[in-house]
Amino acid sequence: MKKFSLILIITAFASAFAPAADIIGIIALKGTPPPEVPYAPLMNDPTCGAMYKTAPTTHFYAVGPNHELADVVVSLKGVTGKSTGASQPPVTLDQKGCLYVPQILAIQTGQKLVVKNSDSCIHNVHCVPIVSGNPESNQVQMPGGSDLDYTFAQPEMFMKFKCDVHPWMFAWVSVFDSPYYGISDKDGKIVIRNVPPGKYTVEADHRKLGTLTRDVEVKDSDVTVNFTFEVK
Ligand SMILES: [Cu+2]
Repeated sequence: MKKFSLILIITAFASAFAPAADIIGIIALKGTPPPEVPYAPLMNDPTCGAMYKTAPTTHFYAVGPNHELADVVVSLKGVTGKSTGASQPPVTLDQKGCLYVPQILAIQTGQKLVVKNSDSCIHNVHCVPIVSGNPESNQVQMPGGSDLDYTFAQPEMFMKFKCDVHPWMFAWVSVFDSPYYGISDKDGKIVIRNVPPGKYTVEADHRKLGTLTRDVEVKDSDVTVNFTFEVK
């Protein structure tokens, strides 16, 4: 028993000091994106419409004042079989104001996704994976109802969650078989943490603008990788 504990401590110590570095960067958007579309049908729904003075809009292109682009999913292409999802805290997808919040999110295989209903109306959470091994499911969630839990076994980009009561509601959940991914924030910043040394292709995916890739080599210090998407 003592020997076993010692091995555990040595292993933990060694992994804490194993070389690893972060991949960091900024995502930018060149060009003017098409205007966002108001959710007009939302305003016609008595419960949902009462929560807004003017219709909320899509936010496909979350662009900041200096062209920084949020909601881009970055990951290490082709890195699989490295999931730590089962030991990670759950990720929450809320239904609030008759919208999914956030609309772009990412989890690991085996990591729990918790769907909440913060609204005073019924939602119907319908997840529609396209990768075999990730089950479709369709569940009613009452106001104040229990959270719904999901886990997925297979990697999948932009898995669709929709609401069968409110046809404008969508969320896009990307599932990775490794911890090496991130989503650009409102400042366009990306971070992929603790990447072991090696040569990788970093992939940046935007729901409307497609995919960009860039090769990097990670050694023992942080590596900067910037991406610029372009509106064609
Ligand atoms: Cu709904």
